[in-house]
Amino acid sequence: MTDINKKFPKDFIWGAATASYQIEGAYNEDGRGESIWDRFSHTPGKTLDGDTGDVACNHYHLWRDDIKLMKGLGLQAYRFSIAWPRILPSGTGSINEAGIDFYSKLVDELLEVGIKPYATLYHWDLPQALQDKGGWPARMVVDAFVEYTDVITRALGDRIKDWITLNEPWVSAFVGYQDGRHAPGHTSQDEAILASHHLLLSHGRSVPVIRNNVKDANVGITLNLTPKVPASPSIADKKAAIWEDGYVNRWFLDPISSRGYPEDMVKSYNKDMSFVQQGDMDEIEVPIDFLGVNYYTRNIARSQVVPEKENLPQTVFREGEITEMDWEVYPQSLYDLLGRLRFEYNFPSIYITENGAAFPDEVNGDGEVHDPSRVSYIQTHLESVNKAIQIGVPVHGYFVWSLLDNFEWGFGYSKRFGIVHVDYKTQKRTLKSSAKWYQNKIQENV
Ligand code: IFM
Repeated sequence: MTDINKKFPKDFIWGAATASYQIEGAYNEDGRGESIWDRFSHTPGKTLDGDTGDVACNHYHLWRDDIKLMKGLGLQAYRFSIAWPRILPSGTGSINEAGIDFYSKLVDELLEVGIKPYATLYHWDLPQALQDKGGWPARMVVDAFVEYTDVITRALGDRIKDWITLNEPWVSAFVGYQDGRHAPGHTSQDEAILASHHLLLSHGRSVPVIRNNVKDANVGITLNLTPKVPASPSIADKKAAIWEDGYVNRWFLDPISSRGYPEDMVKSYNKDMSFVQQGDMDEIEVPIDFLGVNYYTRNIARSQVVPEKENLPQTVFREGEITEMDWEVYPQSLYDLLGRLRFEYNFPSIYITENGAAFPDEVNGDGEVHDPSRVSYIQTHLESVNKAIQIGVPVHGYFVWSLLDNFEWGFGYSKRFGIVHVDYKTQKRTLKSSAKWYQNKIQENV
């Protein structure tokens, strides 16, 4: 029997996560180059209300205060991403020392106050100069990524030991190049598939570079994983769930687990796969120290192939609370997913690198932000993690998404994921009830 009240292991890491473009602002300061998200968000009609990350949470200037906040919350770790265009404004070639300096100071201060830095190399802000050469669908990007990895891990690898190569490559490839909802806003499935391969190859090739530059490195990749559940017991719905699982989850899980691209998906896409060159798959399956899991919700899969009236009636419906993103709150699926990652894929170590929810938070008359739905979300998902650990899943840490309310990509500033509220006019930070709850939870467990 598992016990949701059992304390977490003593060495479990308690953290919070953010990403460069979503919080930093200072988009054109100190030599930072243009990223695809600058270009995209500055293009009329691409983001809600034309919001951009130009200022965001102004973390580039307020980082000292933000670290104080983290310290006050008792965080043991902070996951942030490095903006590639701050380091190499043109993607390759000349290095911007001011950019390195920003992260160097941030890391020094984190270590000074006892917070472990977990750095993500790529959280979607590709230098626009590389997009101009074809972006992720072009193979040249792999060498560029390796160059960037080499530069930044040489500079910070003496102090950052925990590195995540990519955040959610499915989103970069398919939302950016196929659905067009994210930068660079293209709508080509061919490009998306090429992009996914070059993202994975960039990951595979950069892992040895990190290990070479960082003594005692702990290296992983973060995937967004969404369990898919058939809407009815019909064969058609089961097939739909398997397809969607292949599209979002297995397309990335399988290649990094020495299984290659899933055959059913290769068949379904029916593309010329000659872009996969000899040796690529060996590089992609390089052993990693951990898998980063970003989990938010499950999806119910209904076949679009069989007309509704010929399918079995739907028997599985959303039953959890629905968040501002229109995502169902369903913590049981996190437990199931973690079991799958351990017992089907055998990952040696797992971190929950993102988990959280957007709700319409407001500062009340007393200057407080009560967010009971978020408290319940975090609590129930931590219970799933706890149960998973008890059945033998090696989950070693949890990073709530997000430390701060921030720029939620195409949704601009309309979705608040933070445990800390940000007033974007004044940049005032206010701890929400969830931040205080999390602070207590950490204290109880360390
Ligand atoms: O805000 C994003 C983050 O950048 C990547 N993972 C999902 C979050 C919520 O949508």
